[in-house]
Amino acid sequence: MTDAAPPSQFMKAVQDGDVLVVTLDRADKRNALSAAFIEEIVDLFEWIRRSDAVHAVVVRAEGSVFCAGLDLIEHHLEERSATDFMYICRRWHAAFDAIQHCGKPVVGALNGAVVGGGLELASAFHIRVADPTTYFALPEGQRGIFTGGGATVRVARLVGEARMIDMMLTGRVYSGEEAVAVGLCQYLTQGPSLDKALEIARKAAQNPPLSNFAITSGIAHIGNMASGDAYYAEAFIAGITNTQPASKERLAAFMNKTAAKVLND
Ligand code: 1HE
Repeated sequence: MTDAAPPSQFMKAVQDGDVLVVTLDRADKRNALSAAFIEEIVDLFEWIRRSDAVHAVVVRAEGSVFCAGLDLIEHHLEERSATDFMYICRRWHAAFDAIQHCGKPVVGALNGAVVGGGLELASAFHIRVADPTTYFALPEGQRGIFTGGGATVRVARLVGEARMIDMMLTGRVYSGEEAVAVGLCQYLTQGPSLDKALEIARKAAQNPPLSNFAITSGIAHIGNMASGDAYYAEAFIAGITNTQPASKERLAAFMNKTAAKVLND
């Protein structure tokens, strides 16, 4: 499918070779996620899933803050009922599932605050790259609210339950090497995170699409299974992925000594 990305008020999407660079574009509100913004994420990542041109995605943000989370002012003014907000949360789940399971590697080029729902968004990416300004927090406790965009699953998996509870109860902020050490991000750059994120995305884009689909979706699904089912699912995915034509070509190249070796250089 080669049609254009869906129109968006809150994001820009620009193709750069195999990589689609998505920019969160609501800097005046620190990229806070309104209900309409969330719907645009669903639409864009459903499109990315179907696009033949997009082999990897980088998500970056306009302005000094990657994402300030839930649009607190919209939430306050809407005076939502519990049922209304449950529905909002289900749309957040749909949006971040659409990211995680779009089948293409999604790399976050982070900067500034990645907080609350902003961290829920970032935790749906497959790889997170932080710069020296980046910091992570879950201020929900201080705001008198609770996570609703998948953090109880994704952030807890990244950092562990005890650390997440501490972040939510105390508002603890992580940045720099400590954020890498606890698993909130995998890379920390000296300069802009975008350069590193692009380098990673371009590299991942060279893998066969089926391998990238299996890696970005399979591991998370398998993590939800009992071990017997997990081994079965792993074998099933490997059965399909490891016998695809693209893997045969790459294995033949290895046998013919034309493929790159795995070296520590
Ligand atoms: C917002 C939001 C927002 C900024 N909703 N409008 N998230 C939070 O608790 C984080 C709330 N935000 C902040 O703590 C700060 O704004 C920041 C540290 C992120 C950035 O500070 P700063 O000094 O750069 O910006 P600012 O002056 O605070 O805000 C600039 C504008 O963005 C201002 O609007 P303006 O019209 O007065 O100019 C702010 O109101 C607006 N803004 N953040 C709405 N979050 C599914 S459940 C998820 C639960 C959560 O996400 S809880 C965490 C919520």
